[in-house]
Amino acid sequence: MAFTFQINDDVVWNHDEKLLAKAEDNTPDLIQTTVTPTAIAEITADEKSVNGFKSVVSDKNIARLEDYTLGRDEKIVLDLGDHYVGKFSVDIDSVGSPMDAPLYLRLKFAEIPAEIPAESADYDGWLSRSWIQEEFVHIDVLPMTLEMPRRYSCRYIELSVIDTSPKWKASFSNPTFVAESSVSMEQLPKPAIQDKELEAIYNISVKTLQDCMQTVFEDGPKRDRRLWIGDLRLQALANYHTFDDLALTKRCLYLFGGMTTEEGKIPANVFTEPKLTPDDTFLFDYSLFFATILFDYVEHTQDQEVLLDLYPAAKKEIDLALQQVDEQGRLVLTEDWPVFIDWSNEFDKATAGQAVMIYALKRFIQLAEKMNDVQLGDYQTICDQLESFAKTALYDEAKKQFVIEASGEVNVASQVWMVLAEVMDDETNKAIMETTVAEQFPITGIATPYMYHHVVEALFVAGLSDAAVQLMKDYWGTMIEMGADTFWEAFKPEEPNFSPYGSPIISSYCHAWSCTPAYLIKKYLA
Ligand code: RAM
Repeated sequence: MAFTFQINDDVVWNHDEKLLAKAEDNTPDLIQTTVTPTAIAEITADEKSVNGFKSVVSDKNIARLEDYTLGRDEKIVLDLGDHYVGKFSVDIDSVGSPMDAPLYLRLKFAEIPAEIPAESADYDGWLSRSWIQEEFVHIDVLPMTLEMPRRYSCRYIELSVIDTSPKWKASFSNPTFVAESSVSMEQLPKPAIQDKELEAIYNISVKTLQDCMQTVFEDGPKRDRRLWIGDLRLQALANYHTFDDLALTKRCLYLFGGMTTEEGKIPANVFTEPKLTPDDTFLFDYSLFFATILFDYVEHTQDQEVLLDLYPAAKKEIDLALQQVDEQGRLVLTEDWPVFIDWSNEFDKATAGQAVMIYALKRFIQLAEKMNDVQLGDYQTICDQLESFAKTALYDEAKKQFVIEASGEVNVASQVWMVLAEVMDDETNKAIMETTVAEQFPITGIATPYMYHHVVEALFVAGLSDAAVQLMKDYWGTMIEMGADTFWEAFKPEEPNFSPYGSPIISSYCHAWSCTPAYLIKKYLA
């Protein structure tokens, strides 16, 4: 069961205006910071760097930018010194004879060096090429200040003159980037992390989170620039341990709670412009996470009002999901409501899906207790059935591993989610993860920091802290070695150029679900 575009245009949506008004009340004012480039960059081939290119500081001096005039086919790359999200402007003048033709300019905004030399025309992946951060501009009269109207997510900005005329050249000065986020690094408590590698991983994690915190928790400020519930769950956890911006988390919870299908399904993502709109995309595990995000929020804040407002949506969603559990306690997944788990399609996700159901239901039951729900006992009964099915039909005692019922397949995701769902006792969980480390590490076939996060957390839950720390260092540390300023959407160590979209140029290199070391370090190691 793979995840591709879903078109479900026959869905009937409920818009709960009371809940949506609360979402809007919690919209943050963005904090703006003016950033100027720190250097002119040369992008050079380097096989050890992400997608084969790195940036080195040029001999050209950024303070003399206006002297490096550009004519036909000449270009220059500005380096902001770090990754930012915001808007760009630059002053442009003509130098030489009178301006006898328009300036034709291409601007490219890149999160990683490899995006600069990549030819957009070569892209033929399945996501829209409109995501490539590239603009073509004609300017008839100079001098002028070019103020780009769109928001970009980048560290590098290439100014590439397609043409001037033989009589004059373009001169650029005063490049300015106004960065935006709902939070500031100044509100971040500085944790004392002794281990230098972990400290570097922590710092890049919080930078990743900060750049994704806009008027919603975006998944990636380059792409998809929207609120996905799977990403939200992890961002909210990282946020509680770092910036602790509760209004933004509350806003996002109300957005999902306020836009559900008639039967109670929670969409996988929502749009907020031009008006609040749910996407007609549904992922089984993502829908379930509404209840777990609410649980985490209530645990963290004890906010009764939010619980009272959003419990009905969580309950309706859980009830709908439970309709897919058969009388033996087996979760039966369907094509129209697939589980996501990871971008990889190389492994069977059925057992992991069963575990996510148990994980979410256990948290929902704790909310039901707080609400004195009369159906509490029914939820407990079905949870027991789901667990008992997992223990008897999905667990192989001899192998100390969970399997796929139909094929006997053993994969990492099944172990990890069953451990996170705490289906077995502590001792068995430890044995499961020890076996996983012994037999399945180094991991292959997993494509996202999202899934690696869950592997690390399962190791901590199973009491294998050393292995958890090692995996964090191996995985997120390797991204740093390959040049990460912020952590990426997809990374498969055994296939570093992998992209779920057919080309790495469309991938996001500042992606929310990769920010979780900040949470893992603070929760399990502080
Ligand atoms: C992509 C985004 C997003 C993720 C979904 C499933 O579109 O990367 O972060 O949640 O897939």
